[in-house]
Amino acid sequence: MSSPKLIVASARLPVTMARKLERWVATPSNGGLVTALKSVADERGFRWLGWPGTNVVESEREAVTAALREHGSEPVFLGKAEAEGFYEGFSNRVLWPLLHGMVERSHFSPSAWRNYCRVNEKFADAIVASADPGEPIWIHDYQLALLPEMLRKRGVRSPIGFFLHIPFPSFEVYRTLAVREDILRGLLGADVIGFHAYEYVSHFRTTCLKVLGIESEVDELRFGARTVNLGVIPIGIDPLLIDEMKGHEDAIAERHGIQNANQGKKVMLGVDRLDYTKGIPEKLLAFEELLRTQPKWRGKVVLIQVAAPSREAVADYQNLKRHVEELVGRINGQYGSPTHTPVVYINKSVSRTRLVGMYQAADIALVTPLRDGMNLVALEYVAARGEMGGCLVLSEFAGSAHLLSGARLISPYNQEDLCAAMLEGLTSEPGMDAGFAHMVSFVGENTAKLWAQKFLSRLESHTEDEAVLAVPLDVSSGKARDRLESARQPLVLLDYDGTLRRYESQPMQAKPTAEVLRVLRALSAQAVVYVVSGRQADVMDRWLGDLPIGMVCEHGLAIRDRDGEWTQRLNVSGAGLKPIEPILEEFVQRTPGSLLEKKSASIAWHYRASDPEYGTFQAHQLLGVLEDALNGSQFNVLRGRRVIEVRHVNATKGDATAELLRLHSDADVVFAAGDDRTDEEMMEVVARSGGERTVTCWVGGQNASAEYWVEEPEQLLAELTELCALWGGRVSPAHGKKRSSD
Ligand code: ADQ
Repeated sequence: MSSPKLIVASARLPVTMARKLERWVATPSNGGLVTALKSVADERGFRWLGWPGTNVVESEREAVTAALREHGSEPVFLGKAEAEGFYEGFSNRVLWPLLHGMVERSHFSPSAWRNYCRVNEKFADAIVASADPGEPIWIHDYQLALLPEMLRKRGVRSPIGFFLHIPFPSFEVYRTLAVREDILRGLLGADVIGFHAYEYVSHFRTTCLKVLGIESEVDELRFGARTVNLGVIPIGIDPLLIDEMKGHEDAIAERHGIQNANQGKKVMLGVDRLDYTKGIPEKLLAFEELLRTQPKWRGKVVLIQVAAPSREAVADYQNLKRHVEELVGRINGQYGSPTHTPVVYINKSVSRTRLVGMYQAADIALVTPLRDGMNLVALEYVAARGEMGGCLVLSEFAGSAHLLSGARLISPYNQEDLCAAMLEGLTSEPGMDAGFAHMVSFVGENTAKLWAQKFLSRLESHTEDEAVLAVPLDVSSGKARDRLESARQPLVLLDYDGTLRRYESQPMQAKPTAEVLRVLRALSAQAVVYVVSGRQADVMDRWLGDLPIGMVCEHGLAIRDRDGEWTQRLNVSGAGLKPIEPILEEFVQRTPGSLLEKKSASIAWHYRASDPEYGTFQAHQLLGVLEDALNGSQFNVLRGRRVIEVRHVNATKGDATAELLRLHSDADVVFAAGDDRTDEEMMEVVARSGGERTVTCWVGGQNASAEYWVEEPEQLLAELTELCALWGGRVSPAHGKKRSSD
């Protein structure tokens, strides 16, 4: 079976547009991403959506669109100011430095942010207009971070993948972003988010926990209704293309040119975009130090630094250019001669074939970024040198440092170490060693093509899992309506915390809102309603006691009928909990913000108000301790949403629900809603009682135990209000009224 087509979106299209004699011509560029996707294109068709990179007036847009179509591209046209705010203003001045950990270079501007949002919306509209149903969508990089969520909001159900080509910083850095929640929520609209290194995934997970309160597994997290897969999928290059280019006349000329000009000398090479993340000044300063401290190498070594102009409109880049030029001038002034120039500085972009010739001529490659998502130059150098071997001095702050074990790793912040690595390179035996050979085979196997295949297969397998999950609740349509509207004697079972009422950091703050009371009262006129909670009876009486509803307290310890009469279901005392109280109290001491809730036959440790990461860590510790302490006792541990509870083994919502179903065996339809693990027991018993007459709803996302879901309590209240309208006047009045005889 052939794979479905694919839509690729990136800020810039991989083409250069030029006007030639009244015609627009698009010339494809051949960056790493294009190469990776070209191989995918051979197996399946794909279209590339993006900004053509230039301002195109309305009257010429049709012609540009036609020129791009020939290259499988579709334009998203942007106005001049809009593009400026989106691209330079927010993407390059705020996100780029911040995600590289350079807080002081990140300058937030509300108007640039508005443009960023608007442009992401434009991309979302363009994709919705272009995509076929089910067609996977693969979004690239930080410029389009809001796009996944925007597509979801437009009802797109296709698999959405996002790849971040640059690092994700630690929470301490990320938290300084003014729009930190928006960007995170935007990304979490994707099914799969790919990163170059686990380090970035780890930072991302901590950030989701601390900013949005979302706990995660190593490779996935739940966001609302969906599972978001987090992948470590490092990009590669196309080694065959590099092999091919080695034979190109430009590559050969470049290689011979450098070798002839530097006979008897060692050649060091740096190839970078002129960007402050790339560590170019640090490299030059270390080279200067090498010449200062190692006089015998003066005149014997040359550093060729190619620095392709980049983002020239941004002030930080202009300053960097000046600084680099000053350093080059200073070194050449000090250590140069009429016959020798220590630093050959090339401030322009060089063709890929010439670059391959340069790599081949370089005894040592210096890749010294202060921070870099991956850094393809390191991989390209290894592939270009191949069997010749070589020496790669590589910053540990580049993603590629996690992959290239044969490189000499350095910190660009440690000048002495960088100097020492240069010297080692200069004095080592030329040729192939085991470390370099390993890198050559690694780069040869882990290609760009494999990277794209891995990402896409992850994206597509993810969707298959999702297909079996629940659907959003809408009581006024579809199967849910069919089941509910026939009810004459409905029974409604509702959990309280997290279901009817949002969580608060202190449990006693979660009093019912006026809306909760209104909905429960209205519902109780149409149905038999129970609030099935883990709360203590006296709290429930205080909060909901005036309503004509039934209640279940402490997960099933006792049941209150609609007349307010409590019946103890289990004869359990809290005495058995005494031995574990000191353990829990110790955890309260150890974990600032956490607290104990002592109930009549259970005890709960709440850590909602604690530091999210530390609270989760302590919870894991506590679970281990409790497992030993409760071994063989009548109590077990329940892990809820930021709460750990110890309760009697027989006090379960499942058993209590079974009893309610017996008590109300005349009920013809059962509606149940919950949000926590204890509610799964309730859902299962309800579902087993006869699936065709039940509607089960999970609050906060999809859950295997419920057929339907809503995002949050407010949405459930709205659906319950609809339900009242649906049942209004149709259900048997006797059933809906307070019981006097049962
Ligand atoms: P970049 O920041 O652009 O990419 P990098 O990966 O080093 O960084 O380079 C991309 C390409 O540009 C390479 O193929 C290289 O040959 C070419 N290049 C660099 N300098 C050049 C020059 N002076 N002249 C001509 N060509 C030059 C972002 C992230 C990286 C990540 C890539 C891919 O910042 O960390 O590796 O995406 O995911």
